[in-house]
Amino acid sequence: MMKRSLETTLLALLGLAFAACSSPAPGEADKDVAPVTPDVAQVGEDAGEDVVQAAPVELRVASFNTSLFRPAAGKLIEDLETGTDPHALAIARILQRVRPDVVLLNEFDYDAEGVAASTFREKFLAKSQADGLAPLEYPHFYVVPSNTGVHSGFDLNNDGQTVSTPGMQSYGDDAFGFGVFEGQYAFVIFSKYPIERAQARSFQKLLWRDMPGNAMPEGWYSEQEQAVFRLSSKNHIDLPINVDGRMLHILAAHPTPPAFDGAEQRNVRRNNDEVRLWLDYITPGQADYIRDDAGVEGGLAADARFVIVGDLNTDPIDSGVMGAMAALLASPKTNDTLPESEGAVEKSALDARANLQHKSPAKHDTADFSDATVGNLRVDFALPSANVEALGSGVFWPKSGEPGYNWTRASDHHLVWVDLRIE
Ligand SMILES: [Ca+2]
Ligand SMILES: [Ca+2]
Ligand SMILES: [Ca+2]
Ligand SMILES: [Ca+2]
Repeated sequence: MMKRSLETTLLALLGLAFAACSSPAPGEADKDVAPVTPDVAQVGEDAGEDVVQAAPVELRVASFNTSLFRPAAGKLIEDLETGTDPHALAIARILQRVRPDVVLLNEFDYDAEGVAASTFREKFLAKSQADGLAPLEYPHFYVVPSNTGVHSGFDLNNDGQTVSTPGMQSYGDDAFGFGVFEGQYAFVIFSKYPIERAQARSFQKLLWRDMPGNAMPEGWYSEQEQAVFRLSSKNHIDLPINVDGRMLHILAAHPTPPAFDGAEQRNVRRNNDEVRLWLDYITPGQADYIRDDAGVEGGLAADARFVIVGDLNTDPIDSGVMGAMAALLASPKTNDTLPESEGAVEKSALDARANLQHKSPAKHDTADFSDATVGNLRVDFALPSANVEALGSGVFWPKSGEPGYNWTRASDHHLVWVDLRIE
């Protein structure tokens, strides 16, 4: 009996693995995926219910570059309203599997009314998207305005023309952040806990030149351009979450890719300083120059709890040549839990090429990039402050054939989470 039952189980598992491997399109496989395993989910699920104000709370905070951007304004809403978009389905399945309590979704096109976010919530997250996956309820979300596709009025890429008509690559190149329409590649935060909207601070308009010792390239931006050029390629936002009476600051951003540069390396330099902005923000004595969009100056309170979330577009070891990312991880204010996955190890070996030159262990990779020159990198972070207890962390990157593997083809990035206990 025992043996037979084991064989049946094995056959069922093999069937699952086969189904996961054989389906070509993201979101169409894994309908019979196994229920969540305790090591990947459910932590914090019961926290917050029936607890008194002073009881510790466990919660999961995650960062996920979903690649849910579209080539034109309004297209993401159109796709989400179908309720069946395969890309959005795959993203929803990953979220329903990992079940973060607070999650940043990068590359999610912005609209001021939050129609895309609420549609994704109602039509995808609030419905079970595969057997064994429970619906996911987020009573709160916050859509973040972005510098992507905001016309600067200047020829920022110095190609001799100032392009003011949205829709073209050349328009994106002259915008404050690359985007062919306003809000492309923006981000949104979903939360099970209330968001203290009145206390949110954003740094969308902070000028790059106002950062002391900035790395702005010499001779690239004119005086007039420097007078308007914003540091944040999308936005940097400090969003306080009220975790049963205790504040947790979600510091969310998505610095520019350190690529598409000439010899001046303007994006490499901007990426570094966008990461450095958070380091300065959390470091007492380094934040005096920081002014938020409401005109309030200064950084985060020294005793504040925070989690830095985002696709920061730089690997502390294998791409962060200018050092801000490594400095942020090494800061006594942060606690680098070194999230890892087995899928990243498998994929790095399979991709080889540039990955063979990497010094950082492949298990920490979070993004699967082209392997001719870049390779797979650790660029996505859910980095908590050192004054919060971290219970665990990980990257949702299953090995080929494992449940959920096919969903992860929906984005070149993988979800990173950290589990926290807040006293
Ligand atoms: Ca120029
Ligand atoms: Ca131009
Ligand atoms: Ca790769
Ligand atoms: Ca790597």
